[in-house]
Amino acid sequence: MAWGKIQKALKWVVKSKKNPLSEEQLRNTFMAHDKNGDGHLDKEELKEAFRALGARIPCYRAGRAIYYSDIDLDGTINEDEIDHLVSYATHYGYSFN
Ligand SMILES: [Ca+2]
Ligand SMILES: [Ca+2]
Repeated sequence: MAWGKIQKALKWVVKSKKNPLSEEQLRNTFMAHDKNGDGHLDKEELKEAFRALGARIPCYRAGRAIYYSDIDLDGTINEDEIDHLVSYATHYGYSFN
């Protein structure tokens, strides 16, 4: 097993111990903010999602989240990219404890 994979696995164990349901809930929360139902989260939709999660500056947080998660650089977060978005949000302490 590659070291990177082991690190990833360990990270997951630590995270899941701390908060087993939160990643799934975060994902659901983000997807629930896809208001126009196109399967992508644009900046406005993300802003609302972060507002719902209690971000103090949702606009800033949404911008940073897109910068971090938007792998194909189309300016929105699709279903593949939402994993990155969830890990970003988890990293910054957005969770359902
Ligand atoms: Ca959308
Ligand atoms: Ca994208």
